[in-house]
Amino acid sequence: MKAGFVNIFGKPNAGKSTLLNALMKEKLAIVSSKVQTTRHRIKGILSTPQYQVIFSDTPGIIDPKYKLHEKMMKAVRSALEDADLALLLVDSKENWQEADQVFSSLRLKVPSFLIVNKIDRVPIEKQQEARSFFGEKEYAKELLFIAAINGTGVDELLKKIIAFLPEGNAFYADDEISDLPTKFFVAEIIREKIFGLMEDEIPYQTTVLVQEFKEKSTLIKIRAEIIVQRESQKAIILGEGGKMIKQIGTDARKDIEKFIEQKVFLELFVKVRANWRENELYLKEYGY
Ligand SMILES: Nc1nc2c(ncn2[C@@H]2O[C@H](COP(=O)(O)OP(=O)(O)OP(=O)(O)O)[C@@H](O)[C@H]2O)c(=O)[nH]1
Ligand SMILES: [Mg+2]
Repeated sequence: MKAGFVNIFGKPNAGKSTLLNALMKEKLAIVSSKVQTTRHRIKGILSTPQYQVIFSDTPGIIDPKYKLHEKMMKAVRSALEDADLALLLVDSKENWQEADQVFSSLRLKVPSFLIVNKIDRVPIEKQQEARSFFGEKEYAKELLFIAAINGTGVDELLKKIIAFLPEGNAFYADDEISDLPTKFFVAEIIREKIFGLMEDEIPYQTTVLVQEFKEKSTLIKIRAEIIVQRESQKAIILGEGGKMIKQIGTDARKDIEKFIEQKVFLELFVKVRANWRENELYLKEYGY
């Protein structure tokens, strides 16, 4: 049997979470068109009788501007420590020089595959350009081209990953798909809807905490708090006559029901916690 840790790194918006989901063939990590969507290290465990791969999605690599960012980069660093293989993901349209600097700054001690994502968005010639640019980089053992959004190249990538992994026993039971609790994924789904529905800074000023998760006879009752930094943001999340929070709730409930395969009653509240992103106690309480 083969088993090991395969951790995904890259700049914000490269498609890391989309790739994790494509490899797992299951939606574990939330995705949005905005940068800095992922804030935690999210493990996805893929088990068969022949292999177990523990993938980790990580936050996009940035220069921290406040304490929440520092926590996010800590999650990235923790994934550097146990990787057997690093997947370095770049967007086919991003600035590759910058990505190269970021990857060099990681000072990886493990081998890595350089993966160019979103090839559906560029002409085929771009692949030759990527070969010339990344082909000579020391850290890239393989150079692969994928479109995580539609699965192009993902099976081939998985084959290469498994071929590369060391022999060993499974680290997790074969029915576990993540090391994180259901509550975490519920909060993430709500956060995804906020990222999708709200403009500008609001998603970045917001976090979600699940306060109650109770199994009733016919459904699961969930009570969650949307935490914002200021009163004015609370008004925006609520929307006119409560329209916005209702939309967030409806969209989130549908996805939560799909994820836990049960009927859900979801109650959302908005709370103001001044400057929570800079406050150690709040950050801890909210799981960062
Ligand atoms: N066209 C296209 N879009 C993609 C592809 N993969 C991901 N995307 C889109 O790129 C955006 C960012 O995807 P994410 O998976 O959230 O990116 P990420 O690297 O996890 O971003 P952070 O968590 O913010 O670091 C989303 O709008 C995705 O739908 C792809 O192969 N092709
Ligand atoms: Mg992500």
